[in-house]
Amino acid sequence: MRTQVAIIGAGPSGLLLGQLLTRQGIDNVIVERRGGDHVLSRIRAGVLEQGMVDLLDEAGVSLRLHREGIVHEGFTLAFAGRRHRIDMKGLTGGKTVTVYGQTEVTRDLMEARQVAGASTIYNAENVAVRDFESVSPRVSLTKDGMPTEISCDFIAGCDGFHGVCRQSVPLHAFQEFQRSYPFGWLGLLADVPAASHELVYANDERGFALCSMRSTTRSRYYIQVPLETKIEDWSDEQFFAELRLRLPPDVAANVTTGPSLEKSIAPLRSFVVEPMRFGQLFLAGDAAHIVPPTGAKGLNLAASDIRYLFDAIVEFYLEKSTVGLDTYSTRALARIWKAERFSWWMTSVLHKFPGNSPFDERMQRAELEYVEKSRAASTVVAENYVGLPY
Ligand code: RFL
Ligand code: PHB
Repeated sequence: MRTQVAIIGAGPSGLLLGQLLTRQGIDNVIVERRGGDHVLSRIRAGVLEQGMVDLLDEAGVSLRLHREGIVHEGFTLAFAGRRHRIDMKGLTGGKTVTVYGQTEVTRDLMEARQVAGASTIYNAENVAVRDFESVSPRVSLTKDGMPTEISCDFIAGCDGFHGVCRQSVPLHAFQEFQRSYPFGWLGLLADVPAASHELVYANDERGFALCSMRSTTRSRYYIQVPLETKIEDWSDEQFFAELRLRLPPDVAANVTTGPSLEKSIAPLRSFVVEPMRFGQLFLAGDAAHIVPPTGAKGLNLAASDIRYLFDAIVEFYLEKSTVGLDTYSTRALARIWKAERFSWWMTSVLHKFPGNSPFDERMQRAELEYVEKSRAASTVVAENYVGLPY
């Protein structure tokens, strides 16, 4: 089999790149280790920056997003018994974010790919990327027991943090930067109305809590838990009871309980690999970087990588220029590091860190009180949350 761009991974990064390329008439094949249903069952992000919405518009997959997505103009930081609303719209000259689930973005992209008749190989086994330091890279895999090979011009490594692409690069060719946090998030999804019409990020003595949503009738809640926590340790009732204890009383009183549709635990991690290009292999999305979810940046960073990579590939085929490809890694990383900083900062000021000294706790409080009292500091939070320019 031969294609122009072989894309590894059918998460949001891979599907979005595939859709944009297909619309430009650039041939591509997506290779995914899991089945389509499994990809759709992963409950993850919910907050889209305007830049990502614009890219989904360009990809022609935003009809349902504009119909069902909820535009948010602000969110609340709760701490020390007080609340501070970040007026995103007011502080950024009119910018907002859209609440629309990653699952729905993925579903829209999958449907568009099917309509376009573009090729996706699901349930691919033994996926390997080969010869990417040469001009004729190849992807090999096994499908239904049959070995297959795809030759291509470029490989896009969109296969997430645990994918095969980054792991195929010789160790001397890259540097990794990372931090692990000593806690995780326990998330619960339920068909109940949201406790608050805007997101609430709460720093509480008992630990962090977040009220988010997917629609007016579907809520997504998170609580900080110790790393060793098991899902079975938490019944839905225990989850809601703990959530209420960590939220401001009026928000807590508004929490409607209901059976969970999904419950999962995610560890929190910051991670970046440099560079993001190895010959004809380009990493994008979680394959190249992870942020703790506190800043709602992971999916949005995947979208900005795809913006840069797509433009570079189009430039190569249409204008015979390699400038975009040559600068991809530097351009993407400049934006990634700023989102890493914001996600690290949000995580640092909002969670209860085991082992923190009384001094550390006062610093955390001072950070939040500074944001509360200073318009400049609130503007910094707002402009990062809505997304820095591409
Ligand atoms: P994905 O989604 O992990 O997709 C990678 C795909 O590659 C496949 N794969 C392979 N395929 C072929 N061969 C192999 N060897 C392969 N190995 C892996 C996998 O099966 C998978 O289908 O990466 P992608 O596309 O880069 O997308 C990244 C986003 O999923 C991620 O950044 C966000 O979900 C992060 N995130 C959030 N981001 C936001 O922007 N806003 C949020 O509000 C937000 N909330 C979150 C989040 C992530 C969370 N978790 C669970 C980590 C909340 C949570 C709880
Ligand atoms: C979510 O709705 O899943 C969500 C929202 C905001 C975050 C993280 C996750 O910061």
